[in-house]
Amino acid sequence: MLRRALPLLLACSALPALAQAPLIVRYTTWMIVPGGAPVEIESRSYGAVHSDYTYKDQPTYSIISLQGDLLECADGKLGQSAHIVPPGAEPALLMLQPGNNYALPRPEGNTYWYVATPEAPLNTVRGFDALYAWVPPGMGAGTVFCHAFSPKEAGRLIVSAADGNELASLESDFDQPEALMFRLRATAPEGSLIKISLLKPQNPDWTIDDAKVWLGPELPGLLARSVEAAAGIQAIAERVGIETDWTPLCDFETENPMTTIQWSKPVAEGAELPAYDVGLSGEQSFGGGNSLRVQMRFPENHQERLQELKLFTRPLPMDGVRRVRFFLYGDNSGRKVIVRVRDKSQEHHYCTVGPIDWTGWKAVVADFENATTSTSGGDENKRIDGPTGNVVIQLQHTTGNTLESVLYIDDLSVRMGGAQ
Ligand SMILES: [Ca+2]
Ligand SMILES: [Ca+2]
Ligand SMILES: [Ca+2]
Repeated sequence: MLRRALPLLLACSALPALAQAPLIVRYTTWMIVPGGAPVEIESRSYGAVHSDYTYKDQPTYSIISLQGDLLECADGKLGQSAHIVPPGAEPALLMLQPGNNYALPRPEGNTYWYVATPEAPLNTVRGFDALYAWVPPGMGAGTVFCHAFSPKEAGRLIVSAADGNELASLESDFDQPEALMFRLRATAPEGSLIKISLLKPQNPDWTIDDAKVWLGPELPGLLARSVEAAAGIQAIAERVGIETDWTPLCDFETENPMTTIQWSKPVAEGAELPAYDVGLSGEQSFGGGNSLRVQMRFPENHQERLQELKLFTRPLPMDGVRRVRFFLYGDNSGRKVIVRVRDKSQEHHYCTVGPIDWTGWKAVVADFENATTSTSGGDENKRIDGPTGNVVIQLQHTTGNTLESVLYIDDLSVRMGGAQ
C-alpha cells in the first residue's frame, strides 16, 4: 500500500514548487483574480529579451467586474512593475494588455485563473510547466489547442492526469492551430483535474516562444496554477456564464438515433449519386468505443450548387434548449454545418455553425441563445419547447467542396434552462 502511495505523494509534493514561477503573457490576456488581493504585474520589454526589435507599446491593465462593468483602468509603464488591487470582495476579471511587450502577473495567494477560451486564448511566452484544468462530470475526453504562429517557434504540449501520468502529448510547430485530444483513464462524479504543460520542443531546429493556448469549448476555459485553485473552477466558471452542466442525449454506442436521413433537393429515382452511408462505427470515437459514421459522395459533374444531407434524430427529451453540442470528426472539406432543432410545436430553430475547416475531433456548439439563429413555423414563441424535440444535423455541400467525405459524430448533448 505504502509502496503504491509513495510515488503519488512525491509527485504531488513536487507540483506546487513548479507552479510558482510567474507566467509570461503578451498581447491581450485575461485572468480572474480575487477581490481585495493585490496583484503585482511586472512589465518586461520585448527588446530586453530579443535583440532584433523594440516595441514602444505601453502596458494597460483593466479590472472588470464579472458582470462586465469596468471598475478600474491603469496605465502601466514599460519596464516598471504595477501594483493593482481589485476593489471589493468579489472576484474580478483582469485584462492584461502589454501589447507586443510582456507582462508577468503575480496575484497574491493561490486562487486565481487564466482565461483560455477560443475567443480569449492565453497568450503565453516560453511555455509553462503546469497549468491545471477541470473536466466536468460526464466528460471522458477533451481537447486542448495550441497555436504558435511564427515559423520555427513550436512547442511540446502534454496533458497529464492530476497524478502526473501522461494522457496525451503533441510536439508540433503549431503554425496552424492544432488540437490535442486526451482521454481520461477514469472519470469521477465531481469531475476530474488535468495538468497541461507546454514545454520546449525536442526537435533541435525549433524553439519555444509565443504560443496561444486554449481549451476546447467542451471544457470550462479556465486554467489554474495550482491543484487547489483548479478545484474552484466549477464555481467560478458558472459565475462568468460558462456552463458546466450539459445533459447527454446520445452516445452513439449501441443505438443509432438518426431515424430519418434525406437530401434537401430530390435525387432522381435510381440515380447512383449523390449517395450517403450513415451508421454506427468503431473506426473513431470521442467518448466510448463507437460514433456515428457519415459518408457522403457526389458525382464529378454534380449540377446542384447546394445540396444538404439532413440527419434527423428520433424525438429526444428536451425543453428550453439553449445550446446543442456534439463532437464532429472533421475532414477539412469546407462543408458547412447547420444545426436545427424541431420543437414539440414543430417550430424549427436553425443555427449555422460554420464550415468544417479542421481535421480530427472538435466540439461543435450551436448557441441558440446568443448566436444568429432563425426560426420558422410552430408556435412562433422562439423557444425550443419540450418535452421532446428532434435535433437535425445538416451537412451542406457547395460546388467546389471535395466530392467525398467521411465524418464522425459523437456525444450529442444539450444545455437547457431557457426562460418560461
Ligand atoms: Ca510555429
Ligand atoms: Ca460514443
Ligand atoms: Ca416554440
